[in-house]
Amino acid sequence: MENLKFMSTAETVKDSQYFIELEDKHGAHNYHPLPVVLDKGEGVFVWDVEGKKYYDFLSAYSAVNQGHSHPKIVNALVEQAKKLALTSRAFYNSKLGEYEQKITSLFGFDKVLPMNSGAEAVETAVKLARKWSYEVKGISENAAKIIVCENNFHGRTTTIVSFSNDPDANQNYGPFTPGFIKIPYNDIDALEEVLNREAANIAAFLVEPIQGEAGVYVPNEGFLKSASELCKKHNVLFIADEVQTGIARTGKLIACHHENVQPDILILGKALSGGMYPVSAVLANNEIMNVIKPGQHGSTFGGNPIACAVAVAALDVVEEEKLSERAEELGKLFRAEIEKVMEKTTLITKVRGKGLLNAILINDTPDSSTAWNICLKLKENGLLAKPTHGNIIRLAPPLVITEEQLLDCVKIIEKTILEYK
Ligand code: IF1
Repeated sequence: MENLKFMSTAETVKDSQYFIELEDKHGAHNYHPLPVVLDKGEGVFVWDVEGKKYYDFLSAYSAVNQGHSHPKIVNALVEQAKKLALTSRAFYNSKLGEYEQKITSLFGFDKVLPMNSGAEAVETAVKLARKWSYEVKGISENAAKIIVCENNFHGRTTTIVSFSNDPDANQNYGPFTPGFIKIPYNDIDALEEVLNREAANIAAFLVEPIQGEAGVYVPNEGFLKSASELCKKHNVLFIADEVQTGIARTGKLIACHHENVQPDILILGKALSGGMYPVSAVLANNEIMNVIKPGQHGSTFGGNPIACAVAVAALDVVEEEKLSERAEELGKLFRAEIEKVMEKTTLITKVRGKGLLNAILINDTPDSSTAWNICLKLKENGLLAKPTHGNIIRLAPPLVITEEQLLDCVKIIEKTILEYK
């Protein structure tokens, strides 16, 4: 590790400060990262450029559910990169079909439409739902609306930020895409009211089964089930954005399975590739997916051979290593252990979540820097996490974490919280 610092001929010390200053000078300031410069990852651990080792409790916002640099996924990436990386969809490729077969049978849909980022997949779902509503449901031209929830996070494209109510996400990015109705999250009456009023012109209800960005906000038990039944009754598509909650994160393959809900359109991203490559997907049955015909939607990279090989390996790992079951069990243990810590402090007011997607609420105002400062102390003590919405800290380790490691992390969190002044 030592010699890493002295690689440059100009005798520049390539420490964290060096890399932070480079990003600061040459990169757009669209993020405010925790001051740690990561250089290596393996399983639940990451190392900074000084060689300090940390538990990763962000998992790249739940993209690295399978753990950093999982050998099986790395191997799939490397072998496929050596053989064939990209063909575009102008030609067939020898990886796409088997990937499509695997993902559709695993999640129980007729068809998949492959994309790259989460936001692109959400865009795809919006287009698909609108097109279905005109061509199958029979809504008149340009009249279709989609119901979304307050405090949603679905990505950063112009259409998606059009229905965000976070000023950071949409201020001065207008004019916006019309056609969205916002209702409070977790409010089945509000949904029913809108559907009773104007279901004839509504294409879909788009929802996160747990709101991630809003601070790991878990809806009441039964909300998803009731919402999906109401949608069915009114011939409105139920679209689940499982970009963050999917792929075993919450203790089931998708969070909708906690309530035995099969969405009409399922959106996946992030951990679909184990964080190895940008891979996202939109799944639906023929009646819906078949409205998109050649030339009507796509992407140069969507469904490329590397993406397919990587996603097949990433899904294999979820099954082989029973990641859903692990997340379910370890999540219960984690929340129980944090509740024990809460008996010794007033600094944490709540722990909530499902599976290994959890958050602690810090006893201070959302505009205080307490949660940020606690994250800096957690970092010093060897655990990386990031605040969301000011006073909430999201805690989401890779699902390959062992019970022993998880208990070690609880000790780090306890020590940090009890020492905090
Ligand atoms: C960032 C949050 C997490 C998502 C859901 C679609 C997307 C996301 C439910 C878009 C992305 C992100 C992006 C990341 C921060 C992160 C996030 F804090 F903003 F909410 F994960 F919790 N649907 N989530 O959560 O996917 O286009 O990014 O691939 O840096 O903005 P993408």
